[in-house]
Amino acid sequence: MKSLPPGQKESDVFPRFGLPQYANRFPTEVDRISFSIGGDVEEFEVSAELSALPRVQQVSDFHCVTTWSKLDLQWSGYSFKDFYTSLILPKLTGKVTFVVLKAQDGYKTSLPLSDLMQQNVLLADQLDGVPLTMEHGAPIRIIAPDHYGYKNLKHLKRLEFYTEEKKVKQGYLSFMDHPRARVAKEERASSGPAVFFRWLYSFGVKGTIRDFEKATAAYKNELKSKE
Ligand SMILES: Nc1nc2c(c(=O)[nH]1)N[C@H]1C(S)=C(S)[C@@H](COP(=O)(O)O)O[C@H]1N2
Ligand SMILES: [Mo]
Repeated sequence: MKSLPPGQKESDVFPRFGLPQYANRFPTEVDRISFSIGGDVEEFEVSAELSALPRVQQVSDFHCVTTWSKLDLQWSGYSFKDFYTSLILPKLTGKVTFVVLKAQDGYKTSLPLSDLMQQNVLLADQLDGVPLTMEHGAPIRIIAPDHYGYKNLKHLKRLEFYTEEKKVKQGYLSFMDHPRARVAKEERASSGPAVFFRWLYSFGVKGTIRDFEKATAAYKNELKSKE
């Protein structure tokens, strides 16, 4: 059997998940891939350019900070490193160190550029051989398997590249956001013992899954009624 990172438990299901306040927030465009670039780089839009990059497949495990892990997910998409090297680097004047990630549902997070440049970080547009569903981040999301789920931003809308670290006002309390959130080092939160957060977060999992399921069902009914 595969060994899990510290404090994680294997989950049989891969639920739509996040902070409870995001359960009722949905992406506005799930079919067409298009996101903007900004920050200390001249503004531009990425869409068709992406499909000129080599498609990569990856099997990786997904670790939510609330202690559930889904193993062996089959992603497909583009390597972040290829994307950055081909589409961003040629436009830069300064040295980028910090990236802010923004989503269509209002969710935001950030990572050092060096973490995103790891070989296993993807801009993923497929899971299990089919386009991403709304539940898992359509039309395109970040997959960074070495970082907790909260850095794996869904419904990508905008990437901002900065030469210096920025404060990002996130949907969660600031102590809940570790600047790197590496799973192997159990960087669950920016302060306080990781074992405390294992314990605290694990209580909320079932209820959060239920909230997201309910919200997803309502969203789908709404879409159907508009057909
Ligand atoms: N846009 C967006 N991305 C997000 C979230 C969110 O609410 N909105 N939640 C994060 C959290 S906490 C987790 S664990 C994963 C869950 O991914 P999944 O819904 O595909 O299981 O998405 C992350 N990315
Ligand atoms: Mo999470």
